[in-house]
Amino acid sequence: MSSAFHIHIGGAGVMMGDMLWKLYDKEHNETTQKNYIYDQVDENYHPLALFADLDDRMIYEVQRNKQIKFKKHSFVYGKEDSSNVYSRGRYTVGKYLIDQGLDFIRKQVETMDRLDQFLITASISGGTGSGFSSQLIDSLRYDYGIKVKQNGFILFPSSQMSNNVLEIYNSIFSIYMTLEHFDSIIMFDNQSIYNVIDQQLDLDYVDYSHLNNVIAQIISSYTGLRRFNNINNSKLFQNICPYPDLHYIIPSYGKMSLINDYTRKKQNQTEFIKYLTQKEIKLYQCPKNPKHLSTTLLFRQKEENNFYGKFDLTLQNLEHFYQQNPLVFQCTSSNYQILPELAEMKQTGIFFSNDASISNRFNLLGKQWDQLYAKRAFGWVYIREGLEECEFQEGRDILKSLEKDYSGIIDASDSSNQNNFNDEL
Ligand SMILES: Nc1nc2c(ncn2[C@@H]2O[C@H](COP(=O)(O)OP(=O)(O)OP(=O)(O)O)[C@@H](O)[C@H]2O)c(=O)[nH]1
Ligand SMILES: [Mg+2]
Repeated sequence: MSSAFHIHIGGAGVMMGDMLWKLYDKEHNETTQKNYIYDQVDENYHPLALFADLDDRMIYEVQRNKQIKFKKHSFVYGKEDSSNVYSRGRYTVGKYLIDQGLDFIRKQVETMDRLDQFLITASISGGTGSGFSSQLIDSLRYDYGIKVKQNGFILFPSSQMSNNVLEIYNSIFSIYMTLEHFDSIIMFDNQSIYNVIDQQLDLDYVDYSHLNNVIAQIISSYTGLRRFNNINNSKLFQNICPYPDLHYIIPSYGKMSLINDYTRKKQNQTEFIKYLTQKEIKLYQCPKNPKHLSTTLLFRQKEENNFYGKFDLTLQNLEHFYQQNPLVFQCTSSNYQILPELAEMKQTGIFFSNDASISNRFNLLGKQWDQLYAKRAFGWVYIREGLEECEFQEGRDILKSLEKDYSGIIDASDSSNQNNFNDEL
């Protein structure tokens, strides 16, 4: 029996985890493979999860929920956060909590038949989500090797909306972790999620709980393949990453609806696929048109639907330049909701895309970094907390090479299209 271990790091990561475990709890009765995410002791199911944060505020939020039987040592936390500084999260304040987290994980892993994967949620804009995660994920790779997959559900800084200039530094220092220690990164940014919620729901007020709900739904559908259908879900990310380093995946999610929206109309399958695959509902939005290396659709509804992937031309017409047909997965379960204002939909879907136009976002992030670094703005804050000067340039270089890899693929595909066009003349 295989299992996954969830790790939720930093304020945002912990609150995404909070929403996710509430959702898992609602889905508990329908879940057939409970041992995939729980440690069963007698009649009790304890989440296989670690919540780690340098301060305790968000951790207390999670602990308020007494219905979910988290183990006592599932929570690793201190008293002061990293003040938004990567190196404080990694080398100074965070350093004292790492062993505690690793110890708990090791004890949990000893109870499992087989550990398949770590599923990690964090925002790499914050000092804990970037610095502490980098240290922990690095140690996990060392301790468990590459057979245990490390799949991240990671919030990147938004392209325009920013709380703090240090977000840019933190996220670039974390790029090494995302590239070297993760097998897949499902990317989000808050501004894009806001846009998608705005497009789908007529809400007066949107807060983090709505954003976390979207992220939780995506993770739940992904693990749902295993929990409800006993499908090996690690294949989903393997297939979508044709080159090992190009493992940055953008999800789209739909459709959400308010509980009191009586105008809601059911879409037929073709309309639904068209809706899901439009660029406007990507949860990490790129300014340029998509250039898909590969894509995968994951549908979620109670009964299996034989239509998907067999007859629909919308799927075949998606432009790909690596593999022709997107894979289709189905998770058969209810679509529960945690937020009371949201309707439990008959059907939802996720469109995962490995989209080379992401190189534009990497380019923008790099330019923002260049502006800061040219003035050495705030650099001393990082150095004071143990960062080596050379790490500034290392992160930037990795980002540059990623940008180059993705844009190189776009150029290669454009020139092959041009050749095909010339051949046709
Ligand atoms: N989607 C979402 N974003 C959040 C949430 N909480 C904070 N954020 C965003 O995530 C970014 C990082 O914040 P945190 O995760 O709180 O930072 P941290 O990792 O705890 O790091 P420090 O507090 O600096 O030690 C900020 O840009 C916030 O806007 C949340 O619950 N959901
Ligand atoms: Mg924090």
